[in-house]
Amino acid sequence: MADKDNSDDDGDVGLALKTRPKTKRPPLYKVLLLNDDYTPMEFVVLVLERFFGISHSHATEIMLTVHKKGLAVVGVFSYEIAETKVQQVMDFSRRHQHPLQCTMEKE
Ligand code: TYC
Repeated sequence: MADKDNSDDDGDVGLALKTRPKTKRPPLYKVLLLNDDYTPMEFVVLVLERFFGISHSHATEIMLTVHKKGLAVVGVFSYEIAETKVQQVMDFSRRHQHPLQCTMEKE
């Protein structure tokens, strides 16, 4: 007679277990670096190391991809983190008077 009232011990009722909980993951955003003709290559590598925690050799590869292809994704983040990275790169570049552009785009 442990189950005579058609309930178990998990604190909810049978019907609720049959509906899938709606746990939509938050959208992710790609952070993109754009090529230009003026920003020094070493500065772009420094940006990738400093703000994205990327190693010197990988940063050099990404920088060269941007240089050749025009742009590259440097990381994928939640909205707030992506927004912060873009701001940090833009602020740092402006302070050093480089025209480097960094943007974000929903994945
Ligand atoms: N094209 C730049 C140069 O030749 C280098 C560069 C690479 C600039 C990547 C921006 O996102 C960039 N000095």
